[in-house]
Amino acid sequence: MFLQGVCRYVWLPLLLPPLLRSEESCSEGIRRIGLHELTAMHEALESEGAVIVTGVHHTGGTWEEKASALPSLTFPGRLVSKTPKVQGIHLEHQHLKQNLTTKPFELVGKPLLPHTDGYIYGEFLPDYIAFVVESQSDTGGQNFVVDGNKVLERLCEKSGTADAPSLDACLLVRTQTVDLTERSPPGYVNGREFIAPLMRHQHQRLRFHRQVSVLACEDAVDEDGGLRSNLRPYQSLWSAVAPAHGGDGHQREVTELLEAVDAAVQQEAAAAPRFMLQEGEALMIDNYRMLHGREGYHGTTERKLWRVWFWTNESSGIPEGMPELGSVLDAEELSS
Ligand SMILES: O=C(O)CCC(=O)C(=O)O
Ligand SMILES: [Fe+2]
Repeated sequence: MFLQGVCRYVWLPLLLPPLLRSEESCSEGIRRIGLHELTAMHEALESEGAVIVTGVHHTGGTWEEKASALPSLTFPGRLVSKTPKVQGIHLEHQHLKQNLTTKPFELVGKPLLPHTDGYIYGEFLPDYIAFVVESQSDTGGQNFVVDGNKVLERLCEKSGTADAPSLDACLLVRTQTVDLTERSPPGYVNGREFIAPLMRHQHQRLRFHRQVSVLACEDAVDEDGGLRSNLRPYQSLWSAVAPAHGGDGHQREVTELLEAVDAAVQQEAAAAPRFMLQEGEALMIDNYRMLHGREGYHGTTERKLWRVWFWTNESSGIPEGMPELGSVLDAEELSS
């Protein structure tokens, strides 16, 4: 989708150490489970919010077909999306390189801040997503996930302690509505309006969404492609809803809340184990509860990943007009 295409290639400011952990320690947390071990796979998804599915390369057809088959193989009888939304991320990059020369698109391979996918759909974003690996780059490209439950725990631990901010972020994060809409630059399709608390429970599953501001790209990288040292600490798209009543005091409180949650996300992102996906594996993620991010990568081997979005019977449902929306390519077609 458009803003993910534009804007994920930025550094997590300050808190994310560029030094990576070794792959051994990285596999802690996210389990590797075979494609046909459905019970174990769903247990892992429920407990950790993400799982690495192995053996995807053994399914038939092209890589795109393998990626398309993954949802029905892993969520039999539970899908509400007839066909998953499958995009070759590398194909999106090729398309953008050929068609656009503006700066954000030169950022392919830069680290990717933790985010949620499918924001263009607003409330109706896919509840599960997967990344199928056709090939990895020569260096880098480790993935990580950030658990919304841990972010919430972090916010609640702080509440009531001496160094706690004056506001009760633990409560407000679940009650204060904020503007979660992905607004695109002029000429591109905006995300659907999405106003909700940052966190809430749906079917006993935490919903927690975060997208990265397009301004973060401009802020993060200087004219020569280097990283700026004075990154803004707060790069999410979240913003306060203009209050009908309440005035400045209310705005300040909401801003403080957004900053507290953002800081907790960054701390969790810095602490999250990194892991390397291998060819033929898929990273499957609960896109309601978890954020996902990725370290930078480079080398001459093209990194080929297929992004799969799908909707289960525990989601808010399929977005209206889904075939028309949702990818960089679709967004561009729609705006032409
Ligand atoms: O490159 C990756 O590993 C993840 C990419 C991603 O998050 C996306 O395209 O939505
Ligand atoms: Fe993503």
